[in-house]
Parts: sequence; structure tokens; C-alpha cells
Amino acid sequence: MPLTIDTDTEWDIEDLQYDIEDTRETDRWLDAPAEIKEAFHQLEWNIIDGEHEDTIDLIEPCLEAKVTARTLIAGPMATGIAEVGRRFKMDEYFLPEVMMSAKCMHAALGRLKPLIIAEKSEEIGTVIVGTVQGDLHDIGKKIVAMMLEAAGFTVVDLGVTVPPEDFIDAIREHDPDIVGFSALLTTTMNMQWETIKAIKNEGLREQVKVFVGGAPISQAWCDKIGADAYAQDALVAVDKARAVMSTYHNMKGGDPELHAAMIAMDEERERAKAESATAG
Ligand code: B1M
Repeated sequence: MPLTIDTDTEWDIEDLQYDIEDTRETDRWLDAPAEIKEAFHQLEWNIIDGEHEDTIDLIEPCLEAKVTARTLIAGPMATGIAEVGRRFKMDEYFLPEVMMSAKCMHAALGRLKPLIIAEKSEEIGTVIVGTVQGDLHDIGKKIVAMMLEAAGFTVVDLGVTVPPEDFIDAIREHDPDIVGFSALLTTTMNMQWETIKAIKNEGLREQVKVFVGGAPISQAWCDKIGADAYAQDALVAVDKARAVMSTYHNMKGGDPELHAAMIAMDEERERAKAESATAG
């Protein structure tokens, strides 16, 4: 039986900072057994400190204790890299530190990927993902790709700094149901728009549903550039991709009704969350 640990509780990045820095302990994962909580805490610090040679050694005992790959990704890996981002923003960290932390994330994802992919039991569609031109960030995109694959999609990952013409070639070659653009920089988010325009110009827009994601991306941006769905994280990406295949498959890419249906899914999730918070 996998060990269930709550990683859904939202944390505030400022609170997280004080939680991590003041105590070098953590107020998170209160439902985890003490030794797992300590292991999560060490993994979080491993990512913050960028000690990538040791990352796998910290993951193995968690896996042996039946912690799932998803819990590790949504738990200590997410909080560790978030704190790295905060330090970078505040000029407490510079590029070399961030690169070392990214190496930890890549080492961890390399170990966890086969475990996530092994969950795949059906084949439900094809998704092309890529980080848009000019942008080298790929950790989040890799997580999204892994989760989609586990959910039953064939995922074609075009990598990073993907020019619009490569997305177009890939759409022609693979005939995907969905194409997902990742962008982590305010300076590259516009390439999501340019890529949609290029897809339209090639007459391919109606045959694919376009998903957008990445830290600076929002529903408002998705609306503005005429993408079909915004996914704030990998779980939302999977939910919406599944819905596209099961409920909205007959709608064309760019259909305003599809766009509205994707927004309604977010509203429904928020409503359910609020209800369960009130009930709890
Ligand atoms: Co960069 N970086 N970085 N960086 N980096 C950010 C993005 C930044 C916010 C840091 C900061 O200032 N706090 C900042 C951007 C500021 C801005 O644009 N306003 C920044 C900057 C400035 C830069 C450089 C310009 C720095 C420089 O050179 N001076 C440079 C740019 C290089 C380039 O791309 N041309 C740069 C470089 C780097 C590294 C190479 C060192 C490294 C990337 C390594 C790699 O990815 N291979 C790096 C990192 C690691 C970060 C931070 C710290 C972490 C990003 C990350 O992996 N997050 C980041 C800080 C931050 O984001 N707060 C930062 C974890 C990941 C799980 O989350 O990617 O958001 P995320 O993915 C989520 C969702 O967004 C969503 O699902 C994912 C999983 O839940 N999602 C999708 C993402 N893509 C999706 C696609 C979909 C659906 C959902 O389609 C289906």
C-alpha cells in the first residue's frame, strides 16, 4: 500500500521561507511518519543546497517506505525549488546556485520517471509538449509530460527553446490531440502567442487543442492569446487533457465553448476545494 501524505495544502512562499529558514525544520506534511517528515526535510534542503550527488540517496529510503513518486514531486521537491526561486528573485542566489538546484531536480525526476510512467495502463491520445523559443526552463514541462504519459497519453516532448516551425512540423508528423506550450519567462511568454499565430497561419489551429502553462502564465493570458486551456500545474493539465479526450473530443481547437468548458473545470475545482475547507 502506498503511504498517503497530504501535499495538497497550499503554502505561501513567504511563510515557507520562514518555516524553512527559522527552524530548518518544517510545518508541512504533519500527517507523515516522523522519519518520512525528516527525509522530506532533507530532500528539500538537498535541492536548496544544490547537492545533486546525494539527491538519489535521499529518495531511495522514501521509495522503500512506500512514499509515491507523485508525493515526492508535489511535496519536498516542489517546496525546495520554490524556495530556490524566491532566493534567486531576492538576489540571495545567483545562476550557479540555481543551476545546481536544477541538477538535483533533474536527478530526482530521472529516478522517478519510470515509476510514474509504469502507471500507464491505457492509450487515450497524443500530446506534443515543448518549451517555447528562447526559454531553457524544462523542469515543470518534464513533470507535466510524465503525468500525461502516466494518464495514458503518448507524449512527444520537443525539448526547450522550440521555434514555432518545429511545433508545426511536429503537428504534421504526429497528428496530436493537444499541443502544450511551456514558458517560464515574461520575455518568452509572447512566443506562446507567436506559436499559436503560426499554427493558425498554417491552417492547423482547428485540429489541435492548445494548452499553455508556466509560472508567468495565467487564465487571462490564455484568454488573450486564444489558447484553449490554461494549466496551473501538472494535475490540472492531466484533468483538462482527459476531459478533452472524453467529453470535448468533437470540438475543434479554438472553439469558444471548449475554452469556456476548461474555465468551468477550474471554477468547479475551486468550489469543491472551498466546500471541503468549510466542511473540514
Ligand atoms: Co530561471 N527564472 N532563469 N532558471 N528559474 C525563473 C523562471 C524566475 C521566475 C526566477 C526568479 O526571478 N524568481 C526568473 C523569471 C523572471 C521573469 O521572467 N519575470 C528566471 C530568470 C530571470 C532566468 C534567467 C533569465 C536568469 C539569467 O540568465 N539572468 C535565465 C533564463 C535562461 C533562458 O531560459 N533563456 C534562467 C535560467 C535558469 C536555469 C537554467 C538556471 C534554471 C532552469 C533549469 C531547467 O529548467 N533545466 C532556472 C530555474 C530552475 C528557475 C526557477 C528557480 C525554478 C523553475 C522551476 O523549475 N520550477 C524559477 C523560479 C520560479 O519559477 N519561481 C526561475 C519548478 C516547476 C515544477 O514549476 O516550471 O512553474 P513550473 O511548472 C509547473 C507549472 O507552471 C505547470 O506545471 C508545472 C508542474 O506543476 N506548467 C505547465 C509548466 N509548463 C507547463 C506546460 C503545460 C501545462 C502546465 O502545457 C501542457
